[in-house]
Amino acid sequence: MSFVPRLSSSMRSSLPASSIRRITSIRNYHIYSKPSAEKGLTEPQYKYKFLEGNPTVGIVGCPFSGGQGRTGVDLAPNKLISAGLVDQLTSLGWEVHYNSQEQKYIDIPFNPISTSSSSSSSSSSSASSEVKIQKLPDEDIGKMKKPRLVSAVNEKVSKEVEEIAKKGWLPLTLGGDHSLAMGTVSGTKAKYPDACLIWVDAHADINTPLSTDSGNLHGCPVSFLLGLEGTDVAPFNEWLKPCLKPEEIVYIGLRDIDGPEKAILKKHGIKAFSMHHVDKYGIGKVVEMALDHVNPDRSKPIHLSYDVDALDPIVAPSTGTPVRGGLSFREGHYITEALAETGCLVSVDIMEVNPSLLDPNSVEKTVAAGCSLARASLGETLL
Ligand SMILES: [Mn+2]
Repeated sequence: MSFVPRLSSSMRSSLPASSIRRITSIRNYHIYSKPSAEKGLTEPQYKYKFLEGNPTVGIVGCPFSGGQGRTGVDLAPNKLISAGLVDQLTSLGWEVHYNSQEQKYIDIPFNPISTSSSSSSSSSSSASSEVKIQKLPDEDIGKMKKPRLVSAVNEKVSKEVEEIAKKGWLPLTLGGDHSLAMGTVSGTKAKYPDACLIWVDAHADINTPLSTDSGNLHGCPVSFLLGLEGTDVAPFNEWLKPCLKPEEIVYIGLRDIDGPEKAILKKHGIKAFSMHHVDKYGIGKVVEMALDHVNPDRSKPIHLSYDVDALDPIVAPSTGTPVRGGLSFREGHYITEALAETGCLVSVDIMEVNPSLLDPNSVEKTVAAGCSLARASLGETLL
């Protein structure tokens, strides 16, 4: 996969700092890969019952770090693709499409003015047209940091995920930080209004713009999806409507919850299985109980949003907010295997891999874990 272009940090830092600049070519490429007997399986192990046509994955790469303070998490999609993810999924029997339009996530044009003759042309398929970009300031709104950027990127992600889901394909979103789940879950819900959400994470990410301490929006996506107090705020409310009910989400792996988040979880009766429950019942029972809560008949579509920091830092060290005492390698993969087995998965997020943190060995481990979680979600089995 060495042909995959990669925006190096030197290229990025060479971008002009002026408030108005011109982008003459938008980095854009398309990968399409079809299963065959030579490549591996010709169809996935399990029937994904809500998908249509040949089982197909649409990878949404989101090189985005604006929902938190550290850079580097934006490098993850290309790292995961470069590690061979497209071929790996193809060998599991999936058709794979990957459309890279990195530019729109790296530095979102808040106010794009197309200079080409057709004013309707958007960022896609306009590789040759010239786009004048006015970068607007993005001051805090209340405590929220980079609110316009996070909102604009998520609106795009939401549309892209919705578009892929509506083709009958499975969107696999590669983050990027977990604020992106505002876009992925709302996009999935547009196609599957009754979808439930399984959130695997060390953190609940359910702070509101009022309760957040840091102002980092990667700690808030769930509150926006639920429409909790304080989330009906511009610019988010211009496109993001509450689309999730408290009984439609279940957490697995929690172990680092802020005080106000604990209160929110209690107040809304949101089901959560912390590491305490994993220790007490074992991961098999926990996944079964989680499914019984949000999907008792296994008849509803499932969106899986997986933050790699749910895994223990020994397993996935290169992530922005590691917390000790996490899921083992097998526990983490068991969750994805068990969900694949239900045939109900319709959308998967792999979030918060940060290839710029720690040593090369840690990065390799974490990227490999991201790829293997994606594969297990798409039907890879041990036998
Ligand atoms: Mn998270």
